[in-house]
Amino acid sequence: MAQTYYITTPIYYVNDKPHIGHAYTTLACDVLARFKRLDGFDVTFLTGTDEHGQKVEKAASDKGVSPQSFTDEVSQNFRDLTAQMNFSNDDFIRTTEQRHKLACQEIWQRLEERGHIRLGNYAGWYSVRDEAFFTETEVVDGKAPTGAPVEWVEEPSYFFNLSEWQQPLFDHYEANPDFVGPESRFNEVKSFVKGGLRDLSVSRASFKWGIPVPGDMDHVMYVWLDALTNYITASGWPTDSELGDPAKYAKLWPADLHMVGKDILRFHAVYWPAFLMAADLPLPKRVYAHGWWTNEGQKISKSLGNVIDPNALTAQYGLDQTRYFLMRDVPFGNDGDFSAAAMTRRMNGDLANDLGNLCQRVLSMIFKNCDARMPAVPAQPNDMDQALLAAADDLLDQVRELLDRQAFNEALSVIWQVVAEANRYVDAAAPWALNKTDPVRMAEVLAVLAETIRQIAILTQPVMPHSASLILDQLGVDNAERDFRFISGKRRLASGHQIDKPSPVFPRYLDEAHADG
Ligand code: ME8
Repeated sequence: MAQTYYITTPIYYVNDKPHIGHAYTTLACDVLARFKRLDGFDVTFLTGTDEHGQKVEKAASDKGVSPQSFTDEVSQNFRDLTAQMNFSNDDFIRTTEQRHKLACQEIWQRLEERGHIRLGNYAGWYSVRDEAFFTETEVVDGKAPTGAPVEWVEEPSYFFNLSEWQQPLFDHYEANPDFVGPESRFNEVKSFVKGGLRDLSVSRASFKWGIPVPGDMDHVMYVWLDALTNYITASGWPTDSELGDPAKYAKLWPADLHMVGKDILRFHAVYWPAFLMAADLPLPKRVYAHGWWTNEGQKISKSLGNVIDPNALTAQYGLDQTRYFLMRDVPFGNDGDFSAAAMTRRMNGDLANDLGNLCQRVLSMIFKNCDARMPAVPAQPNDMDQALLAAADDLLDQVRELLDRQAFNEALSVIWQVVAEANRYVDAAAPWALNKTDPVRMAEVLAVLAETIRQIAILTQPVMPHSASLILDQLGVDNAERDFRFISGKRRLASGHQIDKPSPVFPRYLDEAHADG
């Protein structure tokens, strides 16, 4: 039976339209989901929307509509984004769905039955923008450490005994050194926990837009307890409820990876595992916190009016080009800056010049000089051929290892080293010159190149699904032979078939201001 892989994005607040940051996180998950599918895994990829809480309630009332109709509308924008970005999610969860309400109430009951929840009073600061509580010492000049405004809240509240989970959390971190990535962020999590944990308010009594606390209609659950539970809801839990699915749960839980932005790591690496331990449920295997995008050096914010709309970006540069840029330009985990110049450089350099020209030159020569028939990879390749084929054959192991630690940009970088090697090989072997002097050798050279391009195209499918499939179509690779069982020297490109006249897959971006790429 295939190994399973369950990967999740954060569920996004529906207070606003999706922007590039949301698209980025989901894209990273999409690339991993596609990679794992090609690598033979049975993948479940979840995304969705976080629809309760004060922030969403306020956004709805500002628009003068009910929270339900507001969330219906904005959630649909996020669902549309998945299609627009060619995301391959298997499920899309909304926290207003019945399956999720049942899961939240079950988790609450388990926490309560085990004595981890008590009724008390909360008096302290709350930031609606962050949907988070802050202590007196954290609030400086009336602002949370995130810069968000805070308000003073005093109300009856249920508390989760987070303070008692410090040692169990620490033990878990010690026993699972890959629990959080990147390592620097894991260290921040550990020092936060080391600093001591305070019990956490897990209900609100001053508004209604949330999941009711079982047995106490005056309270709704704190939106983060509600939101985090989505990951286990979508796995078919609770298995004995009318909407549960025991087989699915057995297959999916615990999740393999929760991908998040660095802003919400604490919720995923501290609160969520504490809730799960307290509810006697298994913990996710890994949480990865990526960095933050800025726009031309500035923080992205609605008030600055510089929010990047993913649709505008893909309309301007192309979908696969945008996907490639986001995964390639910035070491995953670090913060990144979007700039038109960097985007144009990648598009014209890596894509149009390096990979695009390679494909176009090789396929055109096969079309013109080999009678449009795919030549055969030599049975006895010479040293030069062998070096290039070996470099291509080695890629899968390297890329797999890099993606298992979410090093997307390094994975693309090792693939592009082989693109560069193939370009050097073309120049050195000069097949255009061989056409007259040694057509047999010319055909061998072109076949070695076509085989290298085939492997590169198969490996870039997760990042650029459409463009990679165009290249594979042009090479005449059967649809059923595009997964990782067919690379790394296990198979070679078939020969003898007719190919069509190739057309360029990666256009250059012509922009006067940035045409130097
Ligand atoms: O926090 N750069 O939802 P949210 C990179 N509902 N990533 C960014 C980004 C940027 N400038 N801006 C946003 C929530 N993101 C909660 C999550 S999960 C149980 C509940 C991405 O709509 C990044 O992944 O505010 C960040 O963590 C997420 O959007 C926050 O989305």
